[in-house]
Amino acid sequence: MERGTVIKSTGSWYVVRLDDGKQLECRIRGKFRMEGIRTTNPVAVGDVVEVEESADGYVIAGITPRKNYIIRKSTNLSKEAHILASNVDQALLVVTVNHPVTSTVFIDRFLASAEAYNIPVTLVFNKLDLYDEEDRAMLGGLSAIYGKIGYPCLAVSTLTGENLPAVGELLRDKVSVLSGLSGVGKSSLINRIEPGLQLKTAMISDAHDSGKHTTTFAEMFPLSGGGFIIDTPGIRSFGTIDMKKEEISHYFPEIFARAEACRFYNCTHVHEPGCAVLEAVERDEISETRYASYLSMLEESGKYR
Ligand SMILES: Nc1nc2c(ncn2[C@@H]2O[C@H](COP(=O)(O)OP(=O)(O)OP(=O)(O)O)[C@@H](O)[C@H]2O)c(=O)[nH]1
Ligand SMILES: [Mg+2]
Ligand SMILES: [Zn+2]
Repeated sequence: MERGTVIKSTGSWYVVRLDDGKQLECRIRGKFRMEGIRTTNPVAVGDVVEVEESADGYVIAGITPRKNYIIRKSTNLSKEAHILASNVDQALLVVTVNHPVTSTVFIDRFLASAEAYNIPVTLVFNKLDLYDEEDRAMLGGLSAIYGKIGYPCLAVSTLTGENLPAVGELLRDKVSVLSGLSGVGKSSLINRIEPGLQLKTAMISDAHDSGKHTTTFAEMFPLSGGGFIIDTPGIRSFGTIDMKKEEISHYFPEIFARAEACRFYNCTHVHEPGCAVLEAVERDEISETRYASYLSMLEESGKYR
């Protein structure tokens, strides 16, 4: 029995890096199930696992309980969930104001999922070089909204290299997962930080202004400056799982902070009199788009649970 970390997961086989640095290709034995959740990948990149040698090769025989993980459903209706990565120190959500457009609902769902495990998130706005005046105004607005809540925002261009040293700093000595829509430049970003890797990247489609799902498997790479980075396949939408109606507001820090002042302790912040959250939205102290994301998650949890 040897211990190691899963550094690549294809769904049918896995690469495990042992503590001595040796890498093994492994399969899994039997079923690993998470309580109450069906997952498309029982073993995720970042998992600490026990590896055994068997007659037909190496097998993953056990998973150490995860410190945290980022999990999503492909659609809000789908029954199966997918673990993006586990045991991470932080997440970098790569977003683009344009080419392709990343919606605030997408951003907010990701942030709420990360909040559920207290995973710190930095928003990395990429493709700065492509932005026109309107895009830049949008970038300014979004950075202000998220910065105020406490999510650091960085605007970069992996093409020109602008602000990439700041990303390099952020990654040092940590395990970081990169996520975002397909085509926003996750793999391009990693290639700039760690040129030796030469990850595959591809132009986004002209017709749809959307990515082509170039990265197909999550994979963890060591950084020469210290730490590890996990590249993940781009996603189309972010369905959250496992959130009780009453819990959702806990994952919106600025809403949670206000809720204390609501008249009713069980206020849902939708229609109640004396709701401090609604007042804050009206006064523009809570952003309308954030509030809309909260409502959309609330509505779904009622409908589909
Ligand atoms: N102009 C410009 N293009 C960029 C920038 N960053 C990435 N791109 C381009 O965007 C396209 C998509 O980049 P990828 O790195 O493949 O995107 P990805 O997020 O890894 O996409 P998936 O693997 O499909 O999830 C490529 O053609 C990149 O060259 C940037 O800062 N500026
Ligand atoms: Mg990629
Ligand atoms: Zn309220």
